[in-house]
Amino acid sequence: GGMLYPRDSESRETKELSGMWSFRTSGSDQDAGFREQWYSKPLSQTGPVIPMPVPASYNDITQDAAIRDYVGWVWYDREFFAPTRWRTDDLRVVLRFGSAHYYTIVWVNGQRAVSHDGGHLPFEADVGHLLSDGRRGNRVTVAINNTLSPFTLPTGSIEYKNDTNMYPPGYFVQNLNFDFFNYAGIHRTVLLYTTPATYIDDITVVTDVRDAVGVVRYNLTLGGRDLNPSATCKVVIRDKEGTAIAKSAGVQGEVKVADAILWWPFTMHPQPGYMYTFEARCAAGQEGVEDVYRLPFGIRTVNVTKSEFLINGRPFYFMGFGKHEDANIRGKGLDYALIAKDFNLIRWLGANSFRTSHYPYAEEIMDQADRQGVVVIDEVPAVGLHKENFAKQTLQHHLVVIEELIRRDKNRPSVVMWSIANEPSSNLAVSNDYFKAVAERARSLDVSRRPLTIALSSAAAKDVAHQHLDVVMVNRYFGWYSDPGRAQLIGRQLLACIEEWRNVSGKPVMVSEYGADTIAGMHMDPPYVFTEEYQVQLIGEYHKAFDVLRKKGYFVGELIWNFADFMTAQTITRVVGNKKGILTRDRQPKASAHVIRRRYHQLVNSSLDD
Ligand code: E9O
Repeated sequence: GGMLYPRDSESRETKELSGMWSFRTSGSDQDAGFREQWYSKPLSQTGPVIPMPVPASYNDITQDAAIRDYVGWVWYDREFFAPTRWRTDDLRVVLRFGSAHYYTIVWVNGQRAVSHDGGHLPFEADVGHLLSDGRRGNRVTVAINNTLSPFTLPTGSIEYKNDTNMYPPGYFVQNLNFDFFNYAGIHRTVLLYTTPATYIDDITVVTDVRDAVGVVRYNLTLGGRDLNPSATCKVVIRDKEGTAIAKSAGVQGEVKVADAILWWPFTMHPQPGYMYTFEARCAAGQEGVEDVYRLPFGIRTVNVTKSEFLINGRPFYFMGFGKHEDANIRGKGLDYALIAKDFNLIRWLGANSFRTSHYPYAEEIMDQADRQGVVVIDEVPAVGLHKENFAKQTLQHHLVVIEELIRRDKNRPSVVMWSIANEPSSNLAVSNDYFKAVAERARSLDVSRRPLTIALSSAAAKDVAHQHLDVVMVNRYFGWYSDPGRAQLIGRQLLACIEEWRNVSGKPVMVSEYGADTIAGMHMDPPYVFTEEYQVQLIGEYHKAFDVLRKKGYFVGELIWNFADFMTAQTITRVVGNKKGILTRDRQPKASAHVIRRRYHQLVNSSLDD
């Protein structure tokens, strides 16, 4: 299916299942829930359950370390009613999860409905035939396993500890090939929605601009039973005020929008993030029932030359950060208050862009990027790819994830580039075929042909991945992971490194990570690692080097690591999380935030001048 975001319309209805669900882990008996068929009865009849909010990660909700650190199957359930009017053959009822981490199986009234592999993208199933008739109501049961292996994305591994002097029998640890906490649970909205039995399954909109005329090419796919081969579809393009400004008919076509208002990043235009509505009406079934779907979209172009990143034909310089979906208590759970706060901070900082490090973010976040004119580098969860991960099985999953991501985000104007991995061991020869395959798949799936990139951390001379990309992103930690406390070396090291990447690749280059762990409120002068003074000093050295690189004409952006402090696994290299944020985890500025803010605002003003 097309996985269009569920939207109400005159032919569609949505019903959210957010709220308190029942929850339990499997304890130490991973198979128990399957052996005893916990999905066949209310979870509360299988043993003790606790209330668990949906959406949210389950890890930080309780006072129980066994739940915070749980590895394996956890179970959720809740009851719901479906309106009687939904009990008709003319309607399709779909159950949709915005995401659940990592591997998920869903039952409705004890019948298996859907399963999904991967923690960051939506999945859904038709459930109309599973719903009870009448007053008994319905039950949805969800089993989720957060175990990460060499073949999951992100990658990890389970390590059994066999030394019985040290560990009890059967003891194992979940190793992670990345530092952020492996939050798990039902992370995004769960909802039911209806469509007519024959419905609009997917819409693809690709835009171009020729002499101030917006050219909107579209393709509609229809789904459902009794599909009428001579189905009629009507398309209306509406402006922000809702006025119809262009029309078309048919399941595919091209519409011209005269004097198009282009979608611009908010740092480039006084009226940023302009969104049109693509309104599609299809009467595709034998009964002639009309399905209506309204897709927001923007008109803009993206192009990469040998040295430039162009949005609507104008050079774009990325100023922003890598982020995480991460916050106190809720973990990676969707939170509208947090989304609004983060976008207010993005604008306060003057950042024009962010990278969805290291996985696709919630659709509700992407909606704000579209509407507020914030540029997004959209990343798949391929973090931690090393030798053992360049296996067929990982690649197969990587290709599926790329497909799911592009299917979900292909119509978003904010998304200007796909990042197909983070810090892979792309110095290894085996990674060549791997990334060739992933890049080819991405290019064949994205009709609008957005550029591809990877956040690279290998040495330029040995890298085999960049040849498959359009833009080179580089993560570098001079003055932190190497030569800690020696900020005076950063300029020399960064310039040499970036020039080498340019020479080797011949492509636009940007820095996708740089930074230093900083404990808010810790001060020392002269600057010392972990103090606010050192973070300010370090980023100042990077900024001087960036300004030199900008004059060379191929350097296209700077993304600091990270927007905010975030939770990690427990290790001796992290003091209650990764502290490279310019904001604390509760979104208050460190001294560095003010430096970034001044810089980003100045860069925008100086580029508007020339
Ligand atoms: C990935 C990101 O998720 N890049 C890491 C960030 C970090 O703060 C992490 O949060 O650690 C940095 C990559 C570290 C490279 C280490 C190189 C060591 C060379 C001596």
